[in-house]
Amino acid sequence: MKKFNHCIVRKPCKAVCDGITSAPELGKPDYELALKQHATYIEALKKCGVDVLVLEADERYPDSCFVEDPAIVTKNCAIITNPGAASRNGEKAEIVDAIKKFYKDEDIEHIVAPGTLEGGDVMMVGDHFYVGRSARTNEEGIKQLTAILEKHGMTCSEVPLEKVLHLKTGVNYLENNNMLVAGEFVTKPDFAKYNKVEIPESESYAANCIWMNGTVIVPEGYPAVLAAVKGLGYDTMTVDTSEFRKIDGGLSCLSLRF
Ligand code: CIR
Repeated sequence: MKKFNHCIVRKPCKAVCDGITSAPELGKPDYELALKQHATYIEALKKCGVDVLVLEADERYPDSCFVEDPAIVTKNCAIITNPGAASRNGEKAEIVDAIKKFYKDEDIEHIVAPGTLEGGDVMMVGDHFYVGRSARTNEEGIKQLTAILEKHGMTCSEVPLEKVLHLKTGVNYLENNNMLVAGEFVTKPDFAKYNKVEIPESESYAANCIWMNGTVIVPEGYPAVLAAVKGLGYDTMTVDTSEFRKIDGGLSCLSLRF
């Protein structure tokens, strides 16, 4: 049975208020509330039986609390990505030391220019990884990721995105063959073989849930998704992520889980 033992997170910085957003109409994140929500998130992860390495806030990078994007962590290797958003690219150098605490040097790989790739575009299903071709992750980045995963005994397939920021913005795997799908992912043939749980448009943000050792963490305030996840038989926890949502961040973006 799959088990996560570790998580890495980074505290939001004050500049989180200036994170990249596709939804400025939601307003800017409230820093104090973001900190509280982040602390609650860490407690929820710990309750699921993992240790959590908390990295210090980094004011140089407004989006740096979204540690899922500069690295990919697998059972066989870790991959430092090359984020496609210019204001986030420097985050890749700042995550390396944390990754080195858990992986041997020979098991740490890198995506390099002209390849770009962000971890939010990468979804793990056992030894297979789906990677979204998005505005942040290009063809060359996917080619490099595929070669790295194959070298370490895993496989990869590409999913073109048309509408959302990252692959995991709209599709997330909950283990046991269960897949949450929203929007453009509902009809993608790539996911036909899974037990797909279709998320209504009004709750599409909550397609980004995380499976944590048998418990599924669901963002607070999405009753249809919570009921659907409970209906699958999972224990659930909810965490309010309202401040991160304002800058397109969800539950998965806030941690590396391995
Ligand atoms: C960004 O646009 O990069 C951040 N404001 C949000 C990143 C969300 N990360 C993720 O979905 N993995």
